[in-house]
Formats: sequence, structure tokens, C-alpha cells
Amino acid sequence: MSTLPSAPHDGSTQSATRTVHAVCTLDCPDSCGVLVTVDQLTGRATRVQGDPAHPVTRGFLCGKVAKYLDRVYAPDRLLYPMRRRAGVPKGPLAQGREAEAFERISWDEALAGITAKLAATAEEHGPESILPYSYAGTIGQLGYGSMDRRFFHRLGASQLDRTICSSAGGAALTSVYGVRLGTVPQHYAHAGLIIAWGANIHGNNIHLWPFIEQARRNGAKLIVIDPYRTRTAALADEHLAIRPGTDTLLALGLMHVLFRDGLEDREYLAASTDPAQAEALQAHALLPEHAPDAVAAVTGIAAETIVRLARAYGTSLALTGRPAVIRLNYGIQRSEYGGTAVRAVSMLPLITGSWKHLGGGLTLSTSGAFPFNGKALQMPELMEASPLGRASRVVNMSQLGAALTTLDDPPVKALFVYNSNPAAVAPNQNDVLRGMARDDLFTVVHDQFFTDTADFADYLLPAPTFLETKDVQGAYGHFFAQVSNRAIEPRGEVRNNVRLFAELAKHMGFTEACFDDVEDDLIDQALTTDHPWFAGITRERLEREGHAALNLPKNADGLSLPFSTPEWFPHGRVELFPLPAYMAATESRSAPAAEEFPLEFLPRKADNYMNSTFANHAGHQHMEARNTGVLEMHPDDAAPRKIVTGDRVEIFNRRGTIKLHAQVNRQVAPGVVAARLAWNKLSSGQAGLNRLTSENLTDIGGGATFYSTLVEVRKA
Ligand SMILES: Nc1nc2c(c(=O)[nH]1)N[C@H]1C(S)=C(S)[C@@H](COP(=O)(O)OP(=O)(O)OC[C@H]3O[C@@H](n4cnc5c(=O)[nH]c(N)nc54)[C@H](O)[C@@H]3O)O[C@H]1N2
Ligand SMILES: Nc1nc2c(c(=O)[nH]1)N[C@H]1C(S)=C(S)[C@@H](COP(=O)(O)OP(=O)(O)OC[C@H]3O[C@@H](n4cnc5c(=O)[nH]c(N)nc54)[C@H](O)[C@@H]3O)O[C@H]1N2
Ligand code: SF4
Ligand SMILES: [Mo]
Repeated sequence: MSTLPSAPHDGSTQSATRTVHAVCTLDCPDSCGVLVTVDQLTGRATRVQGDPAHPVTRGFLCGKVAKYLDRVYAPDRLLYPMRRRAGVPKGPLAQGREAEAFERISWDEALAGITAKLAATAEEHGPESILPYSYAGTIGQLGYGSMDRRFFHRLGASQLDRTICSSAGGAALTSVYGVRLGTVPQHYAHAGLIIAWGANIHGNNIHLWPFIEQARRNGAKLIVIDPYRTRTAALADEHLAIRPGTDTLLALGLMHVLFRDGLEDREYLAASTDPAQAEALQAHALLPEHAPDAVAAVTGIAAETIVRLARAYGTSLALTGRPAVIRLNYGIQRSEYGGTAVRAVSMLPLITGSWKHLGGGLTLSTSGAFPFNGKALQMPELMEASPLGRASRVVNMSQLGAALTTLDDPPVKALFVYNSNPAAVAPNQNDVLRGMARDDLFTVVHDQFFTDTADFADYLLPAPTFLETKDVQGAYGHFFAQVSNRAIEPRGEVRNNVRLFAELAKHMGFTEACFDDVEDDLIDQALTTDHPWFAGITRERLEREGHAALNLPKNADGLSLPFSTPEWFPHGRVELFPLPAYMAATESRSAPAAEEFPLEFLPRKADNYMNSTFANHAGHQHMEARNTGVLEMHPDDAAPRKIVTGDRVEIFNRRGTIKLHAQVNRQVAPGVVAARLAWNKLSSGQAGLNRLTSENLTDIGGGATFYSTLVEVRKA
């Protein structure tokens, strides 16, 4: 374990408090720099604030993390290792009563018990019968994936394909551009038109907002394309309530008008791609099925609006002197053909050449800009030293239910969950819970709280908040690398992911030196690369300065403009093939399944929680109260079902039923209903939204399809 580092913003040692530079490790594009005030005498954190020196954080935190100390010091934090009491069946426990199902044990007992069981399982069923399950409880490089991967690689456990969030969009963006990166967030201030496309900026990416406001003060317009009237939509100049899953067609409709009206930048398009591909795209876009009337009929957006949007997009630079920019986010790729949708939308700035201008282009994720040495951190070559002697099988995390209930050869016999709450967040919850309840499944859960998943644990291990551990981090919404210093001593007997897996390795008898690495070693390894974008960025520098800008290539004007010049294209050019074509999802209003289940369900994220994180805190619940336990539906759908606001309603499909209270309003258009994610055990009947979602995968990237879900609704 590293010692408490000297903080870059250390106050005088004489003073009663000191300030430590940390990073918010939650799964959010903003990766905020956080200044933690710590009382020198008690060692207790007394305040968290946004780092005013960080160019994107700019001194403020979101409402969720402003209350982070409520989480760090919550009386119900998990602080000690625990083991399920003999005879207590696995399954949902009432909140506040969970501890009764477990007994406190020592770390030695926990480590010995877990490794003995894992070793026996590997011996009897083969190591691939062990499945690690983790996602983004922390997106710090170390916490997200370092020692844990080494441990499971060496063990020969199944590998997890981490697809639940962004793999469709990531693979799609990479298939076009060769890399995941996009417009610099600060440059949004220079845009003349901003399109938020499947992006709830004000709810999920609040640090982009001030730059958008700056652009709007200079006359820029903000247009939101989202089937739900988000906070962002309510604050925008215009909200286009697109029908879910039809974004590919809208993008093609915009291309149609751009080419038809001669608004394309021929030179730029020709320079960035193969001319034959550019011609093929133009011919494809100009097909009659992509004309505004045809597109309007499917997307629900009026033909004249499509024409107006395309013209505004194509003429922004000419008319305002400022380019158009698209904040594309992951909303559009959580549907069956979401990969194609991302490919289609991401081609728009290539057609208009808006990449060339300050404030133009598109952002989906900037994560590909950070050349962290993932191979050094995760050491996949350790799989060869495992009893398997080869790469182990890969299990898609978006099909956990199927993995636990149907996978064979070998079946999953041990599940090790950390950084995630799959009982609440994984799709097809019925199968997930049925699988987790299996008597013959051994389950370990490492978390900060008694989550829904913890209710199924054989062993429960206490995990740190980001104040209690050290890490290094990039971002998926900006271009600054940061070190998060440990601000406070770990509470109770909390151990971080690095230390947990290093100790498990020791108890397993793994003798490789890599299991001796501590945080500082791992940070050094993560930053060890020849890649020029990390030149000069070292642990010492990040510890001293808090954050450092990547050394991105500059264009002739000295600006970092992704894709402004050919040197930005990793393959020398972009790839437009296969040309994006619209397909209706099997769970959408245009599909046969809609006869029985006619409503498109959006099981969305809560503005005041982070996926299922924070759902258990009174302060956060208070902020989210208006939307809790609520199904939002349009009057046109409520009336024929004789439903009025406040009615208890059943939302159901073949996979299950949940109960919520109807809120009849115009946040959604006819045909769409929406609700928000929380913990199952805090939901009516302990049934979370994911009872209704499927394990169908996206067309590209094997992602989850939460937003392709058909339901019917009736009065309970
Ligand atoms: N407050 C808050 N912030 C968060 C999170 C949170 O839970 N709460 N989660 C974090 C995580 S894990 C992530 S990945 C990011 C995600 O941030 P976003 O990428 O913004 O993801 P979502 O909120 O899933 O989707 C964005 C919007 O897409 C809309 N949408 C759904 N289907 C469609 C469609 O077919 N077409 C279009 N055009 N729009 C559609 C949704 O209604 C939603 O408002 O946010 C992070 N930030
Ligand atoms: N219906 C529906 N389902 C969804 C989504 C949706 O929009 N709608 N969104 C999907 C998306 S985009 C995502 S990213 C996933 C998110 O799914 P998850 O990544 O599972 O996210 P959380 O629910 O926030 O759970 C993270 C857990 O990690 C724990 N944790 C935090 N830090 C640490 C640590 O250092 N160590 C350990 N061991 N644990 C830690 C937290 O306490 C928390 O319980 O959910 C997906 N599921
Ligand atoms: S959740 Fe996002 S916006 Fe909030 S503090 Fe963390 S990084 Fe910043
Ligand atoms: Mo996510």
C-alpha cells in the first residue's frame, strides 16, 4: 500500500486542515478534479469541491458528488469482511437488515475461505467455471482493471467482455475513424450550432454545459434529439422527440438534404476517405427512402424540421462564422441497431467538414486519446501460466442471466463481483437473479454497500470510496490525465481492488513478482509508453500538478482539432463502408411484437444517481423524489387504458411485470413510456426496471439493448 502522498495543493502543515487533489472515479465523462479538505487532527474529510484549476471541472461538482461525504461516512457503509450465515438462503434482503444475514469475519478468514473455494472449483470444474464480473464502479485505471485482471488471468478464469455500456458505440466510432476521440469540450464555446444527440448533457455530463452556455451567449442554438424531454431538452432552443431506435434514418435524412442542397464539403470528404466510398455514401443518402417525407414517417420528426435542421447544420459556418458540433452520447447505441446509428451520425461532420473548424466536429468518447499501457497493467500473457495454458473463454457481461442459467462446458460455478451491481443493472433481471440464487453457485461481492448483488453473496468484502485510494485516470469527456491521491485512511477494514487481488494471489500461491506491485508501481506502468500524447506525463508530475493535458497533435493554427488534417486519421482515412442502412429493432413499434406489446419502454438513468450508485442515500433520494417509482406516459396512451396520474400500473412483457405509479405528462411522445433506474430492493415489489429488458445484443460490439424494449401497460 502506498503511503499518503504529499498532495499537490497541500496547505501549510501548520493549519488545521489540508487539501488533497483527488479525482471523481465515478463512471461519468467529466472525470472531475476534486479538492478534498481533510481535518489534520481527526483525519476526517470535511469538504469536497471541484478543482477550480481544472479547465473542465472549473470549480464545481455535480449535485450527486457534492454530497459524496454522505456516502463516504454513511452509517451503513460496509466496513468489514463478512460471510453468509449458515442456512440463510440467497436472495433480496430488506434494506437496513442485510447485516443480519452475514457474520463478521477477519480478512485472513475471508481470503483463506475464498481462495480455498476458488481452488476447489477450478480443480473440479476447470478454472473457466470461475467468472469475474466487474464494470465501472471506479474508472480509475487501477481500480477498473489492473491487479484484478492479473489475478483472473493467472487463475485461468473466464474472461468478461465488458459490453454493458459503450461497446456498440465504441466499436462503431472506431470502425469509422480508427480511434475513439472527439471534439475538445472547451471548444464547444466556439460552436455556432450544437446538437445533443441521445445525450442528456445537463443530467450526465454537466461540465460540458458552461461551454454550451458560452456559445449560446454568442448566438449559438442548442437542438436536442431525444425521445425523452430531459433537463437538457427543456433548456434547449428546440427538442426533437425522435422515436427510439430510428437515429440511423434521421442521420441519412440529414445527409440526403446536405447532398441534395449542395451543402457538403467535397474537398474535405474526398481528402478524408476513399473517393469511391464518398460517392457511394452520396448515392446512398440520395435514395428516395432517405428523403425527408420518408424519414419523417418513421422517425416522427416532421419533414420540414428535418430540412431545417440539415440546412442549419450545413450552413452554420457560412451563416454564423462558427461551425456545427454534435454531442453524440451513448443513448442511441443502447438499441438493437445502435452501432449502425453511431456510424451514421458520426459521418455527418465528415460530410460538412466541420472537423476543420474550432468548435466543430463530434464527441462520443475521448477515451481513445489516453495511451495508458493496459497490457502492462492487466498482463494477459499470464493466461499462459494458468492451468489452462491458453486464453480462456470470453463471456459477454450483457448476457449474465444466460451465463448463469444455461452456460455449459463448464457451467459458471463461482461468480466474483466487484465495481458493479449486476442484480440491478444487468438486463433480463429474472434470469440474472435466478442464476445468482443457485445453491451451487459460489459468490463473492466486493462493494461499499449492501447492494442488491450483495444480497446473493457468500462472502462480502468492503471496498473504498475514491477518497480512500490512489489511482490514475483519463476521461471519456475531456483530454486531461490526473492522479487521484488518497485523501483519508480507508475506513474500517476497507481494502481497495489492487490490494484485494494482490492478497488473493498470495493466498492462491501465485509467485509472480507482478503480484507484489503497489499503487505507485502500477501508476508508473500505466504511464510507461512511447506514445507521444503521454510525453512528459509522469506520476511525479501528476502528483505535483493534479492534472496534465495530453500532447495532442496541433494543426497549423496551433489548435488541437481532431481530424482537422490527415495526420489525425490513424488509417490515413476514414472508413464509410458498410454504408449505414436503417433497420427497425425487433422490439420497436414497427415490429410484429408491437401487436402484443405496443409501447416502447425507456428504462433510463436517474439524474441524481449514477446508475444504481447513490440510490440508497436519503439526500440523493430526496433530489430524485419526483421521479421515483414513476412511469411517465403520454395522455394519448393513458386515456385508452383509463389511466390517470397516480394510478398504480403494471408494466409488462413476456419477461416479467413491474409496478409503478403512472405520471401522465408530455415528457414522452405517444408510444413511448419511461422510468428511472434504482436499486431493486428500494423498488415496488423489489422488481427493478431490468426485469423487462432483454439480453438481445447490439448489431456491432455485442452491447446491451436496454432501449429496445417493448411493453404493455395496464391499471393494476
Ligand atoms: N446523473 C447521471 N449521470 C450519469 C449516469 C447516471 O446514471 N446518472 N450514468 C453515467 C454513465 S454509466 C454513462 S454511460 C453516461 C451516459 O450518458 P448518456 O450517453 O447521455 O446516456 P443515457 O442517459 O443512457 O442516454 C442519453 C439519452 O438518450 C436518450 N435515448 C434513448 N433512446 C434513444 C434513441 O433511440 N435515440 C436517441 N436520439 N436518444 C435516445 C435517453 O432518453 C437519454 O436521455 O452518463 C454517465 N452519467
Ligand atoms: N435499465 C438500465 N440498465 C442499465 C443502464 C440504463 O441506463 N438503464 N445503464 C447501463 C450502463 S451505461 C452501465 S455503465 C451499467 C453500470 O453498471 P455498474 O457499473 O454496475 O454501476 P453501478 O450500479 O453504479 O454499480 C457500481 C458499484 O461499484 C461499487 N464500487 C465503487 N467503487 C468501487 C471500488 O473501488 N471497488 C469495488 N469493488 N466496488 C466499487 C459501487 O459501490 C457500486 O455498487 O448499468 C447499465 N444498466
Ligand atoms: S459524477 Fe461526473 S460530474 Fe459528478 S463529480 Fe463525478 S465526474 Fe464530476
Ligand atoms: Mo455507462
